[in-house]
Amino acid sequence: MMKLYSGTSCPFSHRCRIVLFEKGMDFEILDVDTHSMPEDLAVMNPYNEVPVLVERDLTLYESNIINEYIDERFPHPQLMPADPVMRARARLMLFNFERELFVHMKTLEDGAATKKTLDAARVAVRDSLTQIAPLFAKQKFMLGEEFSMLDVAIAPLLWRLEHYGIEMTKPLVPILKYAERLFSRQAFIDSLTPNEKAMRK
Ligand SMILES: N[C@@H](CCC(=O)N[C@@H](CS)C(=O)NCC(=O)O)C(=O)O
Repeated sequence: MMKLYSGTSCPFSHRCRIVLFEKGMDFEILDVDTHSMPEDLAVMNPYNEVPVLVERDLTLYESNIINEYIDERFPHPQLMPADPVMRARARLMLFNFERELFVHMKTLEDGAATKKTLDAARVAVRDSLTQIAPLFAKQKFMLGEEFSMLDVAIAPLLWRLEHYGIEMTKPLVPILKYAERLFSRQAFIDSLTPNEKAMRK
């Protein structure tokens, strides 16, 4: 059975929990307190971070790598596009989002960041989301009408907007409606830890 070492408020671990629940197979989630990391975690992940996935002799880290593995191991419902060209485009989008948007989520999770750094990250997230917001006036999900890995990758950030102190401006309205679509999925509801439930009133 797959075992996921998961931070109870970690947005990257949250991504993997969403995929596990979307797939509906057997798995075990081991809650990790990121403020006192278990010693064996550094052995499993040289960067000493969660999430980490263990299945028999396979140990994986990095949320997107873990999620692609789960998607290939349990193909239903498929979260990466089946067509190689679309799949490559989805991977490129994940990479671009990682560099331009989720890098700021990492800053917002950093307890040691200064107010100036945090404020700059908040503005950068709001600006990136404002840029992609018009897409959701035309389509239900990031890649079109089907829920995919791109939606998984962004959902934990959208859940945390208020928690991170990101100002909700009017151009963000289509994103907020899209976010509600993601939050109403049963797998998303099941993926939430008590810490995450407490992030939104
Ligand atoms: N790029 C990694 C980021 C993982 C990450 O930043 N995890 C944080 C918790 S959210 C962590 O374990 N930090 C180590 C620490 O707090 O000591 C991924 O996508 O999995």
